[in-house]
Amino acid sequence: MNSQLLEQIDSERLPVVDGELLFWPQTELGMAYEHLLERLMAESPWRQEEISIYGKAYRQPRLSAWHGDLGYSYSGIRLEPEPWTSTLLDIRERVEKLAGHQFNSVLLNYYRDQNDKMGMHSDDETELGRQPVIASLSLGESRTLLLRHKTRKDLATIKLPLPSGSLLVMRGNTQHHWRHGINAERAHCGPRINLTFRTIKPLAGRGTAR
Ligand SMILES: O=C(O)CCC(=O)C(=O)O
Ligand SMILES: [Mn+2]
Repeated sequence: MNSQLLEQIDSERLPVVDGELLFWPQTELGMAYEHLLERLMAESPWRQEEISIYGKAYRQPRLSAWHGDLGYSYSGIRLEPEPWTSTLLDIRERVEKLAGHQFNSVLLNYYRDQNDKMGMHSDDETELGRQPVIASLSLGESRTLLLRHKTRKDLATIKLPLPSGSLLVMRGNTQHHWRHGINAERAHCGPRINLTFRTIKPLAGRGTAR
């Protein structure tokens, strides 16, 4: 594959055209990363959602949970939020300080092992606005985020390993120009939880209780 390995660098800004990526290889989360991983596994009401792709129903190859203030729709499913837990509120405060942005919801994805994955996509739903700021915190097994430009086929796929405790902020035009995803791995992987903090804007004329 045409790819480029981005090393973890001290600088917080990753070099990417047509987008803005900020990266912290390690963040202070107030407790050991493994303990936080275990706590989130125990506290969130994990579900395996069915999604519809071209009218066909599939079970997502991972578990997920959605907490926040407002509902959210994607890939044909409607998510009603679970309430914030004190664990999530504490993480949100830390993430908001680093990202310099306030979030009203978080999507948790639980990759149980090497077979769990997420297809290439952009977080570009209308509710997220035109230049969404998305803060992605990873805990547990390191998995590699792939980033592919939508039109510039001359640009290499970016491979960004996301180790436990790392924070990636995607902002500016990133969602407009790039897709990202997590492939399955051949080698054994332990559990990983990724939290993407988002700001959902209420859409005019659309209630949250649908
Ligand atoms: O697991 C990851 O690092 C990616 C998660 C993601 O892209 C999403 O939740 O939209
Ligand atoms: Mn995403």
